[in-house]
Amino acid sequence: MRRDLAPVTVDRVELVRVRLPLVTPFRTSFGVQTERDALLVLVAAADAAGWGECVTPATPIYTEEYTDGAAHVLEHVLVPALLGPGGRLRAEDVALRLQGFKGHRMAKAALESAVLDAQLRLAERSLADHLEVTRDRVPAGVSVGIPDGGIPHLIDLVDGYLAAGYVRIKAKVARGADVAPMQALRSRFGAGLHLQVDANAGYDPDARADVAALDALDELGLVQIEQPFAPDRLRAHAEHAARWRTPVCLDESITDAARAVEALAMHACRIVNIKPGRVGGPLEAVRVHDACRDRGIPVWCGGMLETGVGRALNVAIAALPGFELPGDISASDRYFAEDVTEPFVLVDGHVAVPDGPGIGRVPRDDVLRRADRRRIDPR
Ligand code: OSB
Ligand code: MG
Repeated sequence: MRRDLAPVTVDRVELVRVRLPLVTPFRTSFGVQTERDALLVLVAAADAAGWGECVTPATPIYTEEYTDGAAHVLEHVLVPALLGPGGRLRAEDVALRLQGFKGHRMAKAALESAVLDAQLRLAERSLADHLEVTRDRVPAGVSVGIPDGGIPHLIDLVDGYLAAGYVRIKAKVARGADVAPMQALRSRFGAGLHLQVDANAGYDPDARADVAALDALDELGLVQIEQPFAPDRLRAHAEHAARWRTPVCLDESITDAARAVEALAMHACRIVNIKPGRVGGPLEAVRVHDACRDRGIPVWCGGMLETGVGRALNVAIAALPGFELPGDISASDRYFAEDVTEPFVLVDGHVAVPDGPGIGRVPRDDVLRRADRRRIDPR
């Protein structure tokens, strides 16, 4: 990244759990979610403190990671390994020191984000400045779950989001809830609606009915179809992508910059969804961005129903120049009645990039008072 930052001297790490009800239940091909059990990481240094969010869902539905598992590996493996050698830490050291431990990218990402935030606060520099972003606001898209009330409910939801100013609609699709609802959105809102779908790996490339549904979606002028097949089926994505007009975007498949380069070389996708948590941290997220930009591939920033802590990181990253498409970056009130930080708000279809030190947001004191906090000291 762009300019060197001084390391911080980390004394302890705290895991902070807060439960937030979602304003709208979020149904995807893997089930319904009604609250977010957020796991925040506080890195307390002698000279500064920093926050990160572990974006794991409560159960291993999206990838193998889940919140209780992440909290466990953080407390018993990752944080002790990070605090063990003592001394001063930079964000770059986190992945290096933890590279012997496989996977757990979202847990590692939370730690790396928190260390980076602490370093930036010490330097009194914003993440946006540090990344040398090219925008002070990012266009806001919205990810719409599969509504319980069927097509009429979906139309109402989309109508509301468009009225609020969202510039792009991403609809979750699943077997049996795909072609008809998307046709209904097209007939209600017209060909001008920026509409894309996310299948969350719910389709089987070898099943005829699944491929027929995806082929029918391909007729609807969608901006992209996200992750139709399982994460490891890069070849299957490439084969079907070659037949479809609609660009394929990969989310779950892209676990780091090297995988992104492989997927692009195979023509498995034409668009990449970047989530700092999924790729192991903000530093790798920037490397995925840079690799895609070098190859002329547009990227956008995905979301994991983050609180304001994770959202602050996403918004800054999404202000990098390769983020040419609106992401799943919505205002706080699309998710929660009350966010854990000062809320992100929608202004003219955009969310402002924080310009305060670090990620530019911290959890509010009243939230911290009611949170479940677990302190991990160096051994
Ligand atoms: O696939 O993008 C996804 C939420 C949880 C897990 C996976 C995904 C999502 C979303 C949410 O689509 C998008 C958002 O945070 O607004
Ligand atoms: Mg997705």
